[in-house]
Amino acid sequence: MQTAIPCTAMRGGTSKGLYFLGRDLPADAATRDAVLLAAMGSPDVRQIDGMGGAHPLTSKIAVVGPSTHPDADVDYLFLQVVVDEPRVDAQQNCGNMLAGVGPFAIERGLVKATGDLTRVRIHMLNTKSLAVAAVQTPGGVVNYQGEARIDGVPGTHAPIPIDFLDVAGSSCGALLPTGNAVDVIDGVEVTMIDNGMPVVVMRAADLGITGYETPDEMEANAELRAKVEAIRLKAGPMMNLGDVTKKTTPKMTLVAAPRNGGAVSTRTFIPHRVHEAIGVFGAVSVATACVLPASAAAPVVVIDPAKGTAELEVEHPTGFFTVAMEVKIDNGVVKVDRSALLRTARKLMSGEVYVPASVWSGQ
Ligand code: NQM
Repeated sequence: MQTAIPCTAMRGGTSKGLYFLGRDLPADAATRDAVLLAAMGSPDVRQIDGMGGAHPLTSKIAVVGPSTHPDADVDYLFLQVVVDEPRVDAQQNCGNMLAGVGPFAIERGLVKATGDLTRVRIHMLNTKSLAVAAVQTPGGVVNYQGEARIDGVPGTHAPIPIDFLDVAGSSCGALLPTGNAVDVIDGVEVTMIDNGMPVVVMRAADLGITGYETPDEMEANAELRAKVEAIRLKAGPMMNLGDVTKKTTPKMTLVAAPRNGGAVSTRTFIPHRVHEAIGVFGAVSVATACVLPASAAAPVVVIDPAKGTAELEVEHPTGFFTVAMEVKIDNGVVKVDRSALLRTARKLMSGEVYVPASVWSGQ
C-alpha cells in the first residue's frame, strides 16, 4: 500500500525540488519529515528510491500555505532533505527554491493573479522575514518563458525579480553576530555574517588554495575540507547557531580576487559539498561582506568606482550572481536597507508523489 500526496516538481533558480501545500502533508513535524525522506529516497547517496537528485541542491522541499503574517500572501517553509542521512533540516532558508514559491502559489490558487504581473509577498518561516517576488501572469496565467538568463541554468526564462527588506541577522540575531567585521579562527581571518544566510567568509589563499579550483577539485582536497570544517564548528557557536555539527549552516565561502570583471570570486561549501554556483542568500551575505571595508574579503574585492556598490557581481564556479543592495555604513555601523536579485523558475511536473503507507497512511 502507498499513500499518494499531491505535489509539484519545480526548478527554483539553480536548485530543484518538490513543492507541497502544507495541508497535504502531515501536521506533525516528525511524521512530515519521515514522509519527505521517503519521497526523496533518503538516506542514500543515490536517492535511488525517491525523487531526490543525489545532491543537496536537488534534494529540497518547499511547503507553502496561507500566510500567518499580516504583510504577506503566503507562508513558505524550506526543508533541506539530507541526501545520505535520515535528516531534514528546517533551520536554513533557500532563496533559490523561493523563486518557485510565487508561481506555485498562483497555480495552486493561494494567490490570485492581478494583471500581467502579480506580486507575491512571501513570509519565509525559516528566517521569519519577508520577500516580494514579481511573477509574470499575462491573462491570469503564470508565464515561465522569457529572456532572463541566470548563470548555472541553461537557456532563458521569464524573469522573477525578488526583493528582501528585513533579512539581515535573521538567523544569527545580527548582521555581524560577533560584532566584528573580522575575527580570527585557527589563524585564519574570517568574517562571520548573516544577511539572510549565515556565512563564514575567508580568503582562499589563507587556506592554501587559489580560490579558482573547480568544486570537484575542492571536494577531493581532504586537507582543505578538514580545515574548513574545523573553522565551521568553531564559528557556529560564535554566530549564535550553537553546535552546528549536524546543521547545514553556516556556509563556508572562500574568496579570491575576481577574474571575470566581477567584484569577487567565490567557492562555497554548503557546508560539505561545494556549490556549483552560490546560494541566493549566500550571495547576498557575501556581497554584503564585500562592501565592509574591514572584512576578510575586502583585500581581494574590486569595486568598479564607476558602478559603485549598488550592484555587485559575485563570481562563482559557473558564472556570476548579481546582487542589488542599499547599504549604509554610519560610524562603522552597517545598515542594510534592501537587497534584491533576479531568479527564474520552471514548473517541471505536477501530480502525486508516493510514499509507503507504513510511513504515513494519509489524512
Ligand atoms: O543561499 C544552497 C541554493 C542554496 C541555498 C545552500 C540558497 C540560499 O543554492 O539562499 O539558495 O547554500 O544550501 O539553493
